[in-house]
Amino acid sequence: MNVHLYEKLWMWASGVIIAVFVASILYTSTAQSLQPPSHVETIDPQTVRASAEFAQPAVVLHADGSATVHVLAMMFAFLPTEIRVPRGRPVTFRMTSPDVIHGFQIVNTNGNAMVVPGYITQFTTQFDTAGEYLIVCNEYCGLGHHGMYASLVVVDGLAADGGQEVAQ
Ligand SMILES: [Cu+2]
Repeated sequence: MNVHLYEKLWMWASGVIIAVFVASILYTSTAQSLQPPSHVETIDPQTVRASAEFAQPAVVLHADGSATVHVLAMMFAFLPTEIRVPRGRPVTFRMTSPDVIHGFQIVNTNGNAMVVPGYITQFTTQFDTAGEYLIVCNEYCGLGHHGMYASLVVVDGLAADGGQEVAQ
């Protein structure tokens, strides 16, 4: 069978692109620990604003030094708008949306998840470098999408006896 030279080149190019895609999935899932969440928990989006967990979303510090961050992602803001967490300790994010799908990306970290109405998105990570990180919505959610951001402040020595954070 005679295959034209350009056709061969494009076949090889397609093969190389697929190989690059598969390799990048393997690399990010193993070397960078970027994995889809395995946690499935539902919540009624109609009553999220009145729920015990998300009516006043805030950071809760635990006695062992870890923290749980409750976040409400909505058009067009994150609550709380400033999230303060301890450095070098496990931080669990629990998030939901009362309206549409949003993204929750902590820039320059591996914290990145989709926030879907009807579900609680949860992931646990740790921040080893103190400082301020930008949180952005990376799922287009409407006309105010570009203004949907918050900040994460990673600090040393944040302990449970320092008091709980309150929602902004
Ligand atoms: Cu959004």
